[in-house]
Amino acid sequence: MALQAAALLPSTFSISKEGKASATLKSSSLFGASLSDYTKSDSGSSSFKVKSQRRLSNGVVRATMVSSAGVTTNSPAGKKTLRKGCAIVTGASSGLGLATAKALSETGKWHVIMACRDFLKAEKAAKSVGMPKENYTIMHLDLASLDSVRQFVDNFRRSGRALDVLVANAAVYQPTAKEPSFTAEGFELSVGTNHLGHFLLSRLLLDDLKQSDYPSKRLIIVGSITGNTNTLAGNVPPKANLGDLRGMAGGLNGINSSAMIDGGEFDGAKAYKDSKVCNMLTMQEFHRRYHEETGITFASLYPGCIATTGLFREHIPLFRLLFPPFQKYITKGYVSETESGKRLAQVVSDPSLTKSGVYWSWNKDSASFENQLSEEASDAQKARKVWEVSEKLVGLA
Ligand code: NDP
Ligand code: PMR
Repeated sequence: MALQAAALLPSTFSISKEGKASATLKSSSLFGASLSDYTKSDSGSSSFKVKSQRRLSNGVVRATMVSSAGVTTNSPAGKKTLRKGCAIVTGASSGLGLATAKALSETGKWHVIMACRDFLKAEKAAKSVGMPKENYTIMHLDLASLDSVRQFVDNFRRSGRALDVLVANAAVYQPTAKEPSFTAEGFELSVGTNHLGHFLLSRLLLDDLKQSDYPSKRLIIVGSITGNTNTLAGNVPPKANLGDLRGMAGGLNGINSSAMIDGGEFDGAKAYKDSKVCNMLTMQEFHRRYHEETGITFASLYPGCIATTGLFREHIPLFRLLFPPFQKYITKGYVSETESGKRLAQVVSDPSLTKSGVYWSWNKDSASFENQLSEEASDAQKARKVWEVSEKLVGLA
């Protein structure tokens, strides 16, 4: 058995006297991948990492191997190829997240971790869009529970996979709610899920991203036009406004503080837009704090108006009926789920989109460009304050 396991190991692996398996990569293969290699990657990388070992009752050590240790490997033809990238996509069970997971998985160059709160829904969704099953794994994540976020990070680490890209995509929108609802820790649900859950997740997984040897590692936080008051869409009431963050500093619990970041009356549509401002500010604060030191690309985006997604599930039926044609024929801001997925997949993997600190948008010809954020969504002081208050709320400070 031990011999069989050893025979499967490539020559870069050794099993030491203590029976501890150690995987080392030759430095040439670590740094040998240029960004042009990146575009001609394959799915059949032959590099493996010994993830864990188990001493069987007969004393034999069985090693469990997972693909993904090295960035490049030499194919028989002597051509350099790239291992599959590993991207976590939150909220990949529908809409933009699902379309992105599909777009990435179909390339054969990515393994997508679909981080979802409803396992069965995610499995059905992946199957329904025909995702190749060897290119995705579903892992449970409920962003409305910080315990679940921590558990997810533990589970991901146990999987032994390297993390190359994290996409913070999941969101809830409660435009018709009269009263706030709350996460497990008692934060207003939209900001708690869309911002605080992702904030903790991103902070915890930053270490994993740092350790990745992939040529371009990225942390992407989905933003939106409706959080940007420098646009027509961002001026539709209620407008995003974080104010002086007094409600957030008070814990967003609606008991001894307001459920709204600015301390005002609860408004579900505003809470969502505020959460998107937090998402865009957080991306920039990550960029300021960590880009230079880690080389990680931090980015946000507005993928276009994907008027058919589940995001509007709590809106009134008339809105759901009229919103897609309104966006298609009047504002012309409409994009299909498929197109939006291609856009986000571009931000994940396109070698030309490595600039950090950028908020991407697309023009009518579907060409990407660096967009301007509103004054509030690019306010560095506010970004720092959101960061510091969020750290306290999620228990990191
Ligand atoms: P969807 O409702 O289709 O997708 C949202 C996803 O988030 C779903 O998979 C949902 O899971 C998941 N989710 C919600 N709550 C949680 C939670 N507590 N834990 C884990 N996952 C959760 O909406 P979209 O695809 O439209 O939204 C995706 C992103 O795109 C959001 O960040 C949104 O702000 C952004 N966006 C959307 C635009 C649009 O026009 N639709 C425009 C601009 C930005 P489940 O399937 O279980 O409900
Ligand atoms: Mg908007 C160019 C104009 C434009 C664009 C691109 C959007 C995107 N919207 C635009 C204009 C308008 N919207 C106008 C003029 C109105 C008033 C009639 C309008 C209304 C409106 C409503 C009621 N729009 C909405 C809503 C929502 O409930 C959606 C929302 O705010 O969700 C948070 C929404 C959106 N409009 C958009 C986009 C992308 C959304 C939804 C999603 C999001 O930002 O995540």
